[in-house]
Amino acid sequence: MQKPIIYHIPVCPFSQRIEILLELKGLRDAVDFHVVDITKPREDWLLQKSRGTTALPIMETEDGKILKESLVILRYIEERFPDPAVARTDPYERAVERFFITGEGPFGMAGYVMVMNRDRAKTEEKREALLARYRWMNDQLMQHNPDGLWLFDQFGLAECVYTSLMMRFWFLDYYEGFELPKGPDYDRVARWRDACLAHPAAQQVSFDEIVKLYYDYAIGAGNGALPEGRNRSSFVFDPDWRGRPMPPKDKYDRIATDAELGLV
Ligand code: GAZ
Repeated sequence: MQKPIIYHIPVCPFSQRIEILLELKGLRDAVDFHVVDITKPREDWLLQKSRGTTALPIMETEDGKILKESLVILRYIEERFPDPAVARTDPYERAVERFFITGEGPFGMAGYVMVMNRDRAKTEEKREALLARYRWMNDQLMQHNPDGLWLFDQFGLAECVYTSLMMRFWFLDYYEGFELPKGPDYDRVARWRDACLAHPAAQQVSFDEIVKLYYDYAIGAGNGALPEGRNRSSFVFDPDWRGRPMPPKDKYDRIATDAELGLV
């Protein structure tokens, strides 16, 4: 029987969320993953399936229906394969979980805006905006589970949603020297973040992979776009990221060449 298909960019945080959820449910093999190269124009057959939009992931069910948006796909998988439950089942807890998840958009945006910024005069303002999102998360973790690790009693849907973004933000550690400050505004979210990053179901990508592939974001070019003076995107699959050197950190001063990034 045909399996559902997820069309995705493997290193994309919106796709990793789904991989984490499937892993937690022991369903990694119940779905076929079809890799799309973000550095090439989107194929017509895929654009037909998505009715013209280019954002991935999208999911095609066994009977050919298309679903878009990672959070929608996560809910669909949770409801279709309810055992073991990853999302909360109690209505109040579900509401708390949903509210916490409403912060993922602004959190993701704050981190991406910060890594893409190349104006030193704006670095502090971007950093402060991201810290405000971390404080918002810290406050809710303190409210609902001050002494534990997770939002509730286990790695759940909220953790699936945020872990992939927090892993992408390794690029902030590397290119921006970002660290969470110590103290009561951040200690709880720092503990949560460490536990999320270390969870066995969330090991689809590594620090070096994120830092190498997202180099172009750090110099302000998102989504597979080509930076000035370069012929190859840092998101290409070939040469494989494992054989490439760690990129230079001086993103504010210059753009590294294809050769320096191991792309030729
Ligand atoms: N809301 C969608 C979802 O599924 O949750 C977002 C999907 C998405 O943006 N996918 C990207 C894509 O397919 C790949 S991952 N882009 C190609 C296209 O043609 O649209 C994240 C950001 C961001 C910029 C980039 C990314 C990212 O903010 O990693 O914020 C979280 C793209 C400026």
